[in-house]
Amino acid sequence: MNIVEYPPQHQWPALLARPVMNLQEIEKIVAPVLQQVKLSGDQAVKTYTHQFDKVELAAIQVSAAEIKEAHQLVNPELKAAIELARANIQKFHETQQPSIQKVETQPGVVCWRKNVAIEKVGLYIPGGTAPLFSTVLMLGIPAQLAGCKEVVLCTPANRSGKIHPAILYTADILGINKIFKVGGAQAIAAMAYGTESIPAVYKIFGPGNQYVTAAKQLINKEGIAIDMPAGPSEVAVYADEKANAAFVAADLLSQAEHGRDSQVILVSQSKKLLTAVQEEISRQLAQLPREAVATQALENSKAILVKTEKEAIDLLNEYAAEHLILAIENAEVVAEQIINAGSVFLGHFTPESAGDYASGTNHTLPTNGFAKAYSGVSLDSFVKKITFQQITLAGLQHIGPAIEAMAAAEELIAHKNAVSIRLMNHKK
Ligand code: HSO
Ligand code: ZN
Repeated sequence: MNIVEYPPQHQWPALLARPVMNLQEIEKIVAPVLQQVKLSGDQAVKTYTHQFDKVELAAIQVSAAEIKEAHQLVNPELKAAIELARANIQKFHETQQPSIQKVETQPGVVCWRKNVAIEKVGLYIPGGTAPLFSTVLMLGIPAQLAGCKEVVLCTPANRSGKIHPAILYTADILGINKIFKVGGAQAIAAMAYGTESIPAVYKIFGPGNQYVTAAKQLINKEGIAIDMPAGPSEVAVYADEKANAAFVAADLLSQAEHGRDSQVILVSQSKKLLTAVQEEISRQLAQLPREAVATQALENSKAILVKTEKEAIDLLNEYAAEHLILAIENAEVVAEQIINAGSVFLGHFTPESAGDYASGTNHTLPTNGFAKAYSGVSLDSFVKKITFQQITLAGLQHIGPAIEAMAAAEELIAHKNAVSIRLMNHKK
């Protein structure tokens, strides 16, 4: 990780640029997959699964016997850990349930808004080297709290046709029973269009590789909602001179081990700290099973020396990190000045891993600078907000003249009539 000293502000955008993803090239590969799944359903899903994942599936759907087996394979310690995480995530997301407030904007004019669950949602859980069963919790819990009627889960099987037992176990304890052994773009297509076995859904959630991301963006153009535009995972750490270099290095590495394209940024006013973190990284990196992945991610990463706290804050707001760790004495004060970030971690004992797994917040967050305008997944992501209104005659008498005047000024006379006809009808 290179140290960049006192970069002038006009250099920040180039310095903070994310590794580029050429989605257009990938879309060219993905578009025919979507088309084929739309045309031939399960058959296409099986063919692609054979072609890409090298597994011949007898049945696409996970059976009750496989779920039972998963319960036996997950050890009691892990079950207890999942239970602790589940309880905290549930507790935190429950608070996002709004109470309905009816507002009388004028006498006789009552308006209110209600959260209504998206009926059918699809969750994508990546397989591969890190089976992200924690993501099952992060998506399954708010889906359950929102009251989504149909929750479909797709995740790729390994070469022997199996899914990691922790994924199956976690899905099962959340009551998700439509689990399919399908990954990649074909999984996104199947949930978007529906096949003989996989139900079509209205919104698709979850992280994935570039093919999954491209597929989500393509089906989004066809009107199926997605959680958010996704990119490689990232963390920014702001550390002061008193920060513990070993802690900071561990945080940076925890994000770097996600993928070769992950990015980590370290910001400090202390050169001593930056150098100490660099040394710690080398020490800790050598002991990681995913050393090769993290090493490559660190090549996209930077340690930036800044002059003042204000400069650090401006730079962090410009970067808009998915995760931001404030390893500083006055974390609470600085946190107040953060306007762009997916999730913020305050103080020396709040590692990103806490939010990744068990503290309660959601780990599905906006990457790639999208934190400037997007929020992470929450209960809101699984509902639509429907507005309602009911007006009495007296209410319409109050606001009717204003509506008539505005409609007339917009030259929309039918709009005006819809009010006038009611008011006149009453006068007769
Ligand atoms: N840091 C990832 C989430 C995750 N980490 C899952 C471990 N498992 C993206 O926020
Ligand atoms: Zn993580």
